[in-house]
Amino acid sequence: MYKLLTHNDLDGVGCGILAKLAFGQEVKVRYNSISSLNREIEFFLENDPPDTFLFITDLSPNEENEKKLEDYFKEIGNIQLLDHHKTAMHLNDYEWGLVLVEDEEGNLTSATSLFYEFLVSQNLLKPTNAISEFVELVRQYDTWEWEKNENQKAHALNSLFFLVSIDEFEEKMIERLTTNDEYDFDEFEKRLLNMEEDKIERYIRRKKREIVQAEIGDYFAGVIYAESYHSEVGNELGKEYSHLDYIVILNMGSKKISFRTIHDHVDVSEIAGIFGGGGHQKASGCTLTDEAYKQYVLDTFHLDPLQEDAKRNRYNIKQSSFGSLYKNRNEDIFLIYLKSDEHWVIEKNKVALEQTFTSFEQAERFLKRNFEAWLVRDDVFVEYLMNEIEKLSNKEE
Ligand SMILES: [Mn+2]
Repeated sequence: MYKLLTHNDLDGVGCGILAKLAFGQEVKVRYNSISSLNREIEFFLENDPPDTFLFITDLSPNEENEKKLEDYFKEIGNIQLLDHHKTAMHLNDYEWGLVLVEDEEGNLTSATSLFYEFLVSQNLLKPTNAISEFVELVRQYDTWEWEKNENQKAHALNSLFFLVSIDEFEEKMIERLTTNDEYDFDEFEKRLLNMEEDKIERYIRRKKREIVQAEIGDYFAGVIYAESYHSEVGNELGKEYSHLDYIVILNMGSKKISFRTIHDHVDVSEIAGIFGGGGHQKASGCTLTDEAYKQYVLDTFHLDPLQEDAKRNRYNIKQSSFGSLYKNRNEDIFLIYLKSDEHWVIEKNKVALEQTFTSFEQAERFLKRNFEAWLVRDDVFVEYLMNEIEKLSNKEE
C-alpha cells in the first residue's frame, strides 16, 4: 500500500492525481492544509501498517514530526518527501527528503513536477503527452511562470480547480489523462472559465480600492482583506502599487495571512517565518497569530485606502517633460518634473523638496511611499494649468 499526504491546493492535488494514475486503488491520498499535515503524520506513524510507503508532497512537517519521521525511517524506511518550498530546504539533510526549488536548467519546480519526475524515474508511472502537459500547466501556475509566458490555460486550470470540488476535479482529470492524447478543457468548461475570468477581474478591481498602506519595519506593505484569489489579488495589487514592498492578504474567516511580492529585494518567506509560517521568496503564508493580528489588523484599521493612478489620461502622464501632477488625501499638490539631466524634482504645493532623484521612477516611489499621492485625472490637471496661467496674467497686469 501507498499513502500520500499532500497540500490541498492545485499543486498538491496535482500530486494526488499522479499518485492515483500510478497506483490506482493501492494508494490512499489525504489533502491537507499546512496545519492539518502534522496530525496526519502522527496518525500514520501510530496506525498505518509498516509495509505502507508514505509520500509527503508540497508540505513539510514541524520539527517534532521531522524527528519522529527520521526515527521511523531508520527503523522501517518507506518514506519519501518531495517539496519545492525554500523554507523546507533543511529536510535535504535526511535520506527521505528531497527539496528542490530550481532544477538543473534553472526552471522553478513544483511539487507536481518533482513527483512526476520521481514516479517516472522509478518506473512507477509511464509518461504520456497528456500527463506531461498537465504537469507543466500545474508547474507554470504554481510558480507564476504562466504570466510571463501568457499561458492562460495554466491560469484557467487553477480557476477550474476552484470551481469544482477536489473529488470532482480529481475524477475529471484522471479520466481525461487516461483517455486523451492531449490535455484540454471541454466546451462547457471553456464557457464557465470565461465567466470566471470576468469575475476575478471585477473582484480585483474592488480590492484595488480597498488596500491601505502601512510602514512596517524597513518595508512598506499594502494590507488587504480577501477570501479568494489570493495569488491574483497579490500580483495585480503589487503591480498597481509597485512602490509597496509586499502585499499582505488577510483572510479573517480562516485566520490566515498570505504574503505576496513582485519584487526581488524582499523575501516574503522570511516575513511569514516571523509568525511561524513559510513558503517561497515571492509567495508565503502563516496563521493570523496575536502578534500578526496587532501588526496587520489593529494597527492598520484606522487607515484610509490608497487611490489608483488615473489610467486614461492623454495629458497628465508619467515622465512627461511638462511634469506629472499628483494629489493626496490632504489635497496637497505634487509635481514631478525633470529639472536638468538626470535630476528629477518633486514640488509639494509649489515648494521643491530637498531630495532630488536620478530617475522618474525613484521620484515617484518616494512620493508614493511618503505622501500616498496618486496621479490625478486630466480634468484636474487642466484646471491646475488654467489657474497657473490666470495667476501669471494677473501678475503681468
Ligand atoms: Mn506547491
